[in-house]
Amino acid sequence: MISNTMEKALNEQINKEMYSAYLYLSMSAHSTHSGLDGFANWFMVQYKEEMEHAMRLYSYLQDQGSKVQLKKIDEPLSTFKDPMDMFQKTLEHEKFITKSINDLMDLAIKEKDHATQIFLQWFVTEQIEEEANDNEIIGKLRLVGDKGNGMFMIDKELSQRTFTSELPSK
Ligand code: OFO
Repeated sequence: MISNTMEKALNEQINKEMYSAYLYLSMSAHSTHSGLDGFANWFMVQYKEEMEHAMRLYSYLQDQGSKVQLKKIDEPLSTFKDPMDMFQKTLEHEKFITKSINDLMDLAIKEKDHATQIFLQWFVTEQIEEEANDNEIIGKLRLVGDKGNGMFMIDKELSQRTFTSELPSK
């Protein structure tokens, strides 16, 4: 049993995760269109991960006997200057999500909602990894600048990323 305030806040987070998925799917499409198949793969994996983040929240609300309320998903950006632009926007977005998760945690602490605090712990840890991944790729992109060869190498590296479901099995 969670509070109505918490139910509303977790439903809003589902929408943010769905928007994240939509944004990264858009970046994947843009990458494919630009001939950067490795980047397209990386963002497609990211899209799938974000869908799972949304589904974690979805299942948690249902496990708590709360109502899942899906809202309209905003249109994501669809044009980007270059890979650096995409990753800077990704990092910026992930910082926004980190703040949102921290706000949820603050609410759970304020409400002495222990179950939600434990549930949110996974997201707190995940956000550290998400920001670190983005910073690492931004660092590599900065190193290669606009050298085609370096970009080719990064594209090749990003093509190796694979999706593994992390959803807890029931
Ligand atoms: Fe990118 O971690 Fe969810 O949104």
